[in-house]
Amino acid sequence: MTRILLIGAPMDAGKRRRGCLMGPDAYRTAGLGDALTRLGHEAVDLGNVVPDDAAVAPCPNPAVHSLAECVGWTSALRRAAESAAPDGVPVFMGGDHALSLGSVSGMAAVAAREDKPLFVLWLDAHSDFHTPITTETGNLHGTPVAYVTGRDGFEAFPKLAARVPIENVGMIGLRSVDPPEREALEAGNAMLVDMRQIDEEGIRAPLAAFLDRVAAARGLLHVSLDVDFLDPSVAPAVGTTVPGGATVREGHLAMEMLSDSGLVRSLDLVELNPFLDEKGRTASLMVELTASLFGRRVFDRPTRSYA
Ligand code: 6HN
Ligand code: MN
Ligand code: MN
Ligand code: MN
Repeated sequence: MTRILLIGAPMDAGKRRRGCLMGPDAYRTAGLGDALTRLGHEAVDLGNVVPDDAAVAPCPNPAVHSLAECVGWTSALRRAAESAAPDGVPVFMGGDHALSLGSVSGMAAVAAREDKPLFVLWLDAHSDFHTPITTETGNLHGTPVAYVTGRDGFEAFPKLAARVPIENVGMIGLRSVDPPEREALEAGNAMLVDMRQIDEEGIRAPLAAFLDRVAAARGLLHVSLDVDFLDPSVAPAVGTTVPGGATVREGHLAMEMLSDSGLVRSLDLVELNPFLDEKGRTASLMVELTASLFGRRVFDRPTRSYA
């Protein structure tokens, strides 16, 4: 039994298209808490986080959208992560992906306090490795991995308590990486798994290798699941659809492996835009995937180790 803390993060400031603010209530309506309770867990809904008021200097990149709001969400969500994590597994119900500026920086502080390395698994079509300086769209949901790994350009944001080393980041599902992101990623050593690699080798091999590394380092693992990791034909409720994404089974296999690993310490569910959904099917699929991550199985089988 795990104590799971559901934290609503109705953040909509990380991009211009509106609707992700309805995400937390869509997860509640789709029965996320009940699905986890049926698996024998204790699921506690902590309600929604309220962003801090923040004042910021003008950003050198005039394209940047809602900087002050994003900074206010970051400090509030970071506190929420730090206060929840000692008490259970926080699940951040987004909200757009800019919420990870706060959830992941908070978990990095938690890991530092426990004197353990934090690893981050980014399941996404996108690498979200822009800085406020390199972003062309100005949408800060495209920046959280750059912030938590300590790239320059985030002076307006809270100073990191601890940086996530880029080699502790694994990205799976990539199929839309902008040129400045690609250049910066190629200078580092994150695990980068694009859809071609998944087509050729499946999702199991690279994920197993990543989980082995987390286990060997006795690390904490934060998982950030962007709806657009999945193919838009099965998960249409997202503003940044990119064709050629993960199938339903690839999604479940990843979640089942994460469950078997026993390494997941915190989770983001991001970018669900219920305004774009079809009869709740994307919200329901995200609930099913979360249930797999927390132990739902068709049949029990000897637990396979990925360590
Ligand atoms: N997401 N690279 C694009 C941009 O606007 O910078 C897309 C970002 C998508 C953000 O996946 O959360
Ligand atoms: Mn994303
Ligand atoms: Mn994405
Ligand atoms: Mn871009």
